Amino acid sequence: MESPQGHDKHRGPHRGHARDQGRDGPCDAGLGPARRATTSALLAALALSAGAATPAPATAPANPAGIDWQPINGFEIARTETTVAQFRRYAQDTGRRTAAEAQGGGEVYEAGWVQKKGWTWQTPFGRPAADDEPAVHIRFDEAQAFCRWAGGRLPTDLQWLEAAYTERRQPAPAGWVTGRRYTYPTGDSPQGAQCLDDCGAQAQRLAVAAQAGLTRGLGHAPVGRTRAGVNGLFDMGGNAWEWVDEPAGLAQPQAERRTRGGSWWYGASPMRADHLQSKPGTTAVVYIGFRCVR
Ligand SMILES: [Ca+2]
Repeated sequence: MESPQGHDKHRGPHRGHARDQGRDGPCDAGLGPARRATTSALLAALALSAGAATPAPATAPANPAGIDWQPINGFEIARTETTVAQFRRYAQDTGRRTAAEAQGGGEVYEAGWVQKKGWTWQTPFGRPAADDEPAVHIRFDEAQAFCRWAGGRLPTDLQWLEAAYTERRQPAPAGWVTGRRYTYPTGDSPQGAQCLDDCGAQAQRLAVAAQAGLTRGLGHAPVGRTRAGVNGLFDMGGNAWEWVDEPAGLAQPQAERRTRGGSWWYGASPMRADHLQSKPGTTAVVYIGFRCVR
C-alpha cells in the first residue's frame, strides 16, 4: 500500500542538485555552444558524483522540532509520539497557546467528560510533565499546525496504517519480516504496549500518573521507552491515542476526526487496524496525542 500523498512531499537532498543541473557557470564564458554544452554536462556529472560527500543544501527541509524520522514507503513518520519538549519548541517559536490552556484545562472521562483544571500539554495530569512525555490535551487542528511548523503534516489514515502494521525496513532486524503486515503495531501480540489491561506489566511500570487520581488506567509512559514495534516505531499501539488526517484534508476543525492505535485508557482491541474510532476535532483530552509525517 502506498500513499498517494507521499510523493508530493518527498523532499530529499537531491532536490537542490536537480535544480542546479545545467546552470552555466563562469567557466563557460567565451566557449562555443557545443563546448559549453559538454562543459555543462561534465559539471553536472561531477556534481552528481560528489553528491554523497556534499553537505545538505540550504534548501533541505528544516526539522525545528528535532523529530527522529523513520522512512516508510514514500514518506517518513516520527518514531515517537510528539513530545512535551517538541511542543514547547513550537509554542515558544510561534507564541501559540492551545485551547486547553486558554480554557483552563483539558478533559478526562470519569462519569462523562469532565474538565480538569490546569491539565494541559505542559501539565497533562495536573503536574509539570517531563520533556519526554507525549504532548496531549491537543486538538486536531493544533496538532496539524504543529506538524506544519515541524516540516510535515499529520499522517493520513492510510499512511498511519502503513507505518503501524506493515514492516518496511530492508533488511528488517531480527524478529521482523520485510513486507509482512502484523496484527498489532507491536507485532503478532500487543505485549509491551502501554495499554490498560492486556498488554502486560512491562510498559505499565513506566506510567507517570499512577498517583494522579485517575479513575481508570495509569497514564501514559514517556515516549520511546516501551518495546519498539513495526518499523522500529514506538507506541503506535497504546500510550497516547493519535490523531490522523481522516477525512483527509477536511478544513472544518469541529468535524469528527479519526484516532489510531488505542491508548493507556483502553485494552489491546483499539490497537488493531479494524478498530475505528473518531472524536470531534476540537476534543482536547488527556489520552489523545499525535505524531507527524513528512
Ligand atoms: Ca500511541
